[in-house]
Amino acid sequence: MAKGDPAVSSRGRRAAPRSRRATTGEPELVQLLTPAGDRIESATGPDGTEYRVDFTDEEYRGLYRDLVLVRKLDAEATALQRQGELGLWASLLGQEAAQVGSGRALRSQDMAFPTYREHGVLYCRGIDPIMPLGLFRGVDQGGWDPNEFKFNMYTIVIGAQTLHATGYAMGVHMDGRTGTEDGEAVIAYFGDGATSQGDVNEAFVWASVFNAPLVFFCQNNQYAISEPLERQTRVPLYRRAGGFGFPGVRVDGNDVLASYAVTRHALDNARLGQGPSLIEAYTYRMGAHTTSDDPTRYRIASEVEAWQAKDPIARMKAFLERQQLADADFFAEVDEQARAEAVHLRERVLNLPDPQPVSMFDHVYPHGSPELDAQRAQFSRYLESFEGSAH
Ligand SMILES: Cc1ncc(C[n+]2csc(CCOP(=O)(O)OP(=O)(O)O)c2C)c(N)n1
Ligand SMILES: [Mg+2]
Repeated sequence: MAKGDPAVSSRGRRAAPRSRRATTGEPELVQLLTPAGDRIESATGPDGTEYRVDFTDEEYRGLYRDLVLVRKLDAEATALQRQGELGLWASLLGQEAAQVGSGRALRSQDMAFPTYREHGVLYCRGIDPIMPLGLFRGVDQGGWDPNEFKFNMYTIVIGAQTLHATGYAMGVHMDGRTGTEDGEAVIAYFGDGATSQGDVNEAFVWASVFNAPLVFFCQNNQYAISEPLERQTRVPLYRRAGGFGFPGVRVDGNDVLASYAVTRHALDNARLGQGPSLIEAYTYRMGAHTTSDDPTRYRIASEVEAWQAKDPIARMKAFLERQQLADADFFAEVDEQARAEAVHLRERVLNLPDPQPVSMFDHVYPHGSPELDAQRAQFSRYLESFEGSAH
């Protein structure tokens, strides 16, 4: 974290001794689009890699559309929770660029392992955005097919999915599905707080020594619930990769172009058989940790305002306007599409059927088991014992 960064200096906690401060100097960000919306032609990573993107006008507009849609659907989910229609929601507000940039960098054959906040990546994988809402409404288990969409189930156990991803990626490598330009790569999403978990560090070791085709994508949104980054690390997170023997890079996670560029590069290296790497997407969680959290208890308004000035959508809009790649009609049309999709999502959520109690036995094993069948029968008899039972 940068010296003088409001995320460090404005917090009321006792500061660590200066000589042991986590990070000094400016954050070493790969950036291709400034907060003001100015394009940077190319940016050099810590290992000398030069990052650039070459999108068509249509593709630039497409990225903007993704960002707006993802934010709107997320806001609708937060509203649904507030109205009692969902049990919980973990908003991605502020992290749209990191997710859309990395999500669009995935090729169709690549496999992704998300946390519980990757609604933007889920959207980029072509999964119906109602899927996680069923999970958080408590009416299903979030039932998309990971194999069909190459997007694993949401994982709430912090860091666990990095081990699942490592095992999966080792399998990809052992099956010989790496080493060519159309090889398969794997990406594991996790947060800054997860880097303190044993699971994540074990995943780093195994991925490294087995040369797994895996991109560790850490969204550093500055907090693990109420715990700020300085409680997780004394060095910038991306530099930890060096100790495990693979490259690390820090990207401006509020810059969709740079997030795309570094992820595409890391995935391509992985698919070619060059092993894992770590991307630290430096971003900010603009909202609460989840709808159960009140961030005003542990961070101050000026910090949030400082990050609002780095908003991922505003800078993309400024860029499109300045380059005359989009006009007022385009922006109005995107807003209208987002509004309509949010309304459609809401209607469908409200109409999700409640599950039958016995359905909890359905997906335990692919082909059932005698013991489970007995339990199901016993539970059915129990339900039927109630007067007027429909079961
Ligand atoms: C193993 C485990 N420990 C604790 C928790 C409780 N918990 C839920 S979210 C969270 C913080 C995670 O922070 P971070 O990794 O930065 O991800 P973010 O929520 O900021 O995206 C914690 C500690 C958990 N879900 N799993
Ligand atoms: Mg975090």
